[in-house]
Amino acid sequence: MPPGIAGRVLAVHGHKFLVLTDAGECFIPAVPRMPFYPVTGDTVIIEGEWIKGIEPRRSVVERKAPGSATEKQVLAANIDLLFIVTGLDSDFNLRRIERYLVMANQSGALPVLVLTKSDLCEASPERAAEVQQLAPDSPVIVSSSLNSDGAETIRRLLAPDKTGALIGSSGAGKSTLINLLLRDARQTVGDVSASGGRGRHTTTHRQMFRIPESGWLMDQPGLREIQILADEQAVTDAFGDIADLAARCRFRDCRHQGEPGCAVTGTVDPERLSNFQKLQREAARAVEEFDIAQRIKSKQKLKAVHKAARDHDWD
Ligand SMILES: Nc1nc2c(ncn2[C@@H]2O[C@H](COP(=O)(O)OP(=O)(O)O)[C@@H](O)[C@H]2O)c(=O)[nH]1
Ligand SMILES: [Mg+2]
Ligand SMILES: [Zn+2]
Repeated sequence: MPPGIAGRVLAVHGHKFLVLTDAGECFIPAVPRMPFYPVTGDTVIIEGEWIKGIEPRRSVVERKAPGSATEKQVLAANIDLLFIVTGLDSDFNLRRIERYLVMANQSGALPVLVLTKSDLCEASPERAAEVQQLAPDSPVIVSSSLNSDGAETIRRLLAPDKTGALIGSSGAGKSTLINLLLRDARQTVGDVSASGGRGRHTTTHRQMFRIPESGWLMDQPGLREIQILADEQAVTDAFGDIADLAARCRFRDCRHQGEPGCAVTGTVDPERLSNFQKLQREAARAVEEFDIAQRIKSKQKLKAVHKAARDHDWD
């Protein structure tokens, strides 16, 4: 039997997959009854007219399927950089960013924080500093559709051949970023309705775009619900400050709920602490209900990305 040819899944349309091979792009189905089906970002093996297999994934971005206690939804595979996109308008929410950071930690992709719509916010530097505190090793990119500075940082981070995915609420400005990067208006951008700065759902597919002089970037519809599928370690890793302080609590099993000698309560922002505890409970439940694999995460790599985002060398 001839060995198959490899291709990258650029988009999923029902039961057909848009795959890029050396021969170009084509829509192709997967053989029935695969153990699981490809997602955007997967490298697949094609034999004849069919996708026959999926290469092992180096990262998996997934969440609990909305409205289901037992199903997972894989959002993307083989993502190097997960761009957590938040608008500097009414979308701005530190607790949601913390949740996305847990998702990134679990995925094996490195998180990058993108704050959009800086033209609508007088306090962008202060907001950026707050977000930087949540993820000291991750780049924080401030962007606006009125100029392409933020988008250019993304272009450099993905060069020459990395894969990124944008993730965030509907209306956060993800498709606008893609258009800035494509120097073209390929992705439809939503109108913001009067109600609370929310955009309409205009991006209906997960799709990867080849970014000029850069790598690949996946756009996707906004997520309404982000129930994490992560273990407790992924949560602890996303809250490094709490983990460091907890080492100084009097009791080793301190739950930071008013125990004497607690080094966390009173030091950490109470909303952050309560979100940490909520995410820990969610992770404990997820570990019971799902088969969760611990993935590799490299702080070293994250620091390198951070540095690359800061060192502006435009020549
Ligand atoms: N003022 C301003 N509006 C923006 C910016 N980025 C996006 N928008 C608007 O926000 C709305 C939603 O943008 P869109 O890119 O579709 O968001 P998506 O749902 O995350 O893809 C659109 O009306 C955009 O024009 C920005 O930087 N500044
Ligand atoms: Mg969109
Ligand atoms: Zn404690």
